[in-house]
Amino acid sequence: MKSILSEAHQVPFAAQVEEIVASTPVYDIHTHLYEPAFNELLLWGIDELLVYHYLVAESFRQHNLPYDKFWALSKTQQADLIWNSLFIEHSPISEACRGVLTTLHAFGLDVKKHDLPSIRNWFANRKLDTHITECMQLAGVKTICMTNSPFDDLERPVWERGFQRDERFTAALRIDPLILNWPEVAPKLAQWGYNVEANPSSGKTFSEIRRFLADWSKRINAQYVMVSLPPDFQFPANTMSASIIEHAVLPHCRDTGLPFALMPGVKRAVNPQLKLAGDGVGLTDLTMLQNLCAQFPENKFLATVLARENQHELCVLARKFRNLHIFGCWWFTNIPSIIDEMTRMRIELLGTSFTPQHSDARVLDQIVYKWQHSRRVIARVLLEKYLELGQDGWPVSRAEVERDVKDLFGGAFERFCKS
Ligand code: FIX
Ligand code: ZN
Repeated sequence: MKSILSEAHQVPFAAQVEEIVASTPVYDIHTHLYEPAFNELLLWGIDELLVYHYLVAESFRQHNLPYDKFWALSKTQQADLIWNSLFIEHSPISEACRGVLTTLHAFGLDVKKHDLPSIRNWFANRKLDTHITECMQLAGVKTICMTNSPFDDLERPVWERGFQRDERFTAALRIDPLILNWPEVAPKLAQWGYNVEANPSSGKTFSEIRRFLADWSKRINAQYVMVSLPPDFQFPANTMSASIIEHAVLPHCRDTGLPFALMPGVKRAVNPQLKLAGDGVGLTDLTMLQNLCAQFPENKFLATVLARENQHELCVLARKFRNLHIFGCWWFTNIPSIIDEMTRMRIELLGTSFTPQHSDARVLDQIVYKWQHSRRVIARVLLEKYLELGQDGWPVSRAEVERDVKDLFGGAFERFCKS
């Protein structure tokens, strides 16, 4: 293809797109990070980076320690084992390994000496508050959305006690147990003062669940309500899960204007011996999402899907339903080759009306690599698309690139939430 832009023109334009994508502040709309008031729930530092569950899973492919022996090790010992088996005995070329190195390199650490003790030493001298600021600066993240579960026994008391909110962090109400495990949740809700029945015989239970959702949405100032779902999840269905969604979650979301975020496709505990690292992926029948979007036009839905094979169908659904906003390359899809493919497909089908990425960081420092890696891929795809527009006689200005990137990095998401 012959370009209408001269070479002299293309180089600065390419550099401009890269620079804009690299420097536009992003709203990281789904993470597992916590604001500092949650103390030790906010994970950070080299050992946390090394024992990230993505690396735990990979390490079991390279060492031969039995599961129980691995879990009996201290965190430092686990980190040592992972460092040796994934970084020293083999080249750290997987995305999760490379991410650790991108992060350390961004902090200015000299990783070529492979000297874990000196890296530990560097982290030992860090103050948390400056570390948060520096991670956010290096990642270009302006706001971090947490994942907040009233069912988490470590997290709940912090919210109940109350604290001064940190304005860099927003909250999202996570309700997997409520939707997926009513028999276990019903007695808890009853204990917390909600008048619910294990087998609802009237609408009372659903109105009490709504009251619970309203109390928690208000308490945490939730930006959305979120659930992850197994691949075989169906809606509508004659199940308690579907009834809770229809009679409690969706009415609550309509009352408050909050989007309901669905993350289908996760098979929990495919290998329980791996603990948090043991979840897998399955193909979802997205008819359930189509039904939700069609039957509840007054509700807003956010969605990201775990299976690569579901991504095209999800884009087509978003073309059909303006009450659906798709986001992120979730978990096993958060690798450069699939981010490239998904971002390209989404741009080609949806323009800029989606959110290409979230970090899903569990360790603060990870935002650095997750965003640096994703920005590189997003810049490459965008540049290609802009150059094609140029070839069609529609040159794109710097201001237009800035507008588009702002939309992709949180603007479109925030507009959708407010709509
Ligand atoms: O359900 C989720 O929000 C997932 O992102 C996590 O449970 C998962 O463990 C993860 O960390 C993926 O990146
Ligand atoms: Zn997550």
